[in-house]
Amino acid sequence: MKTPIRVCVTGAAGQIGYSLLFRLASGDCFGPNQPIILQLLDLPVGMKALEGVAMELEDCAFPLVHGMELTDDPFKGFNGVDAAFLVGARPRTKDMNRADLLTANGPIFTTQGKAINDRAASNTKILVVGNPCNTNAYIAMESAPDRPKSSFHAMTRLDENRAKAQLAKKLGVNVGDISNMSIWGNHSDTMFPDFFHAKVKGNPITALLDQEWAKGPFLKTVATRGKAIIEARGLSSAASAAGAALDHMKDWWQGTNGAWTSMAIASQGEYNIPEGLIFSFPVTVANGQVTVVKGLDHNSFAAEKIAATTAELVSERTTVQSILQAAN
Ligand code: NAX
Repeated sequence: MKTPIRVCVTGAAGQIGYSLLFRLASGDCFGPNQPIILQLLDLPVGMKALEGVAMELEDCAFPLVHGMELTDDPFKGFNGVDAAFLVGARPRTKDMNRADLLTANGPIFTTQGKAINDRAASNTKILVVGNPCNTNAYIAMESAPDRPKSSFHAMTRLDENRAKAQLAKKLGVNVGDISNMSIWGNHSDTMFPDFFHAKVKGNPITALLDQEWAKGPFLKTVATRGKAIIEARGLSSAASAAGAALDHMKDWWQGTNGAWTSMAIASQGEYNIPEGLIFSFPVTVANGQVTVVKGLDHNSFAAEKIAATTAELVSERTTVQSILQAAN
């Protein structure tokens, strides 16, 4: 058995937390030989529910769980953490637009960024799931100046998984037959699921795919899948979101063996995306090192989509500048 690692989950009393924690504890993310100490963070109002979740985790008798700490203090929650899932965020209410949501989430992610800066382990991996996740990750990253920007990611894996599932269904193949399906940009309606570079059983998908369907209904279904689930279930995606968070962190931790996946990471200027934006690219991962897939050509349709999602992220970054200046 290896030395236990410390893993923080914020919003641990929420519905994504309830799906995520049990799979984390069973070894689905860090592997069957990697013990973990769970550091569960929620708001004071969530602590009682969190105690119930912790009781259930105990009752599962997971051999890999070598400890559990419950807290409402980010400086305790992020203490020594090797990996963290930042799931807790201020939910959007009916009266809020996207800018209001960004502003409401600012203080959460400046505080958590500072706590990560001061307390996390040196090589920590931070995955932001709470929305608007790209810009929340940007805020946390900017609030942690002693940490490399590469420590902060945001999650677009659920969008990738949704896209793969729709393509597989359309072509009558298994979802595992679809590869190189990547998401570009923001986790929002402007994201671009790049089907042009996707493959089916290792061959280019474009030869088999009805392009009009792909440009229209396919993109719309992926972009609005979250809303469709809320309409059907009365609640937002939880198990699929948790599954995607585990997929993302597992790939970051264990590598992708040359396969592509989508991760929203700090741009270093690849594909002319402004430096520092937390932007989703197709990437490969080896030894914890994330590398953007290079040399992809974009036709005018794709270039327009990528420009639109870039513009949205630039505008979100502008919206949160005053929050960052006030906090740091
Ligand atoms: P819930 O409302 O069920 O749970 C959120 C939990 O976070 C609550 O227990 C709450 O007390 C806690 N919380 C709020 N502020 C906190 C803070 N400052 N520190 C610690 N805990 C805090 O929401 P849930 O369905 O679990 O969704 C969580 C977040 O994931 C939302 O922001 C949601 O929009 C986002 N999602 C992101 C997805 C993605 O693909 N990136 C997809 C799924 C999901 O919509």
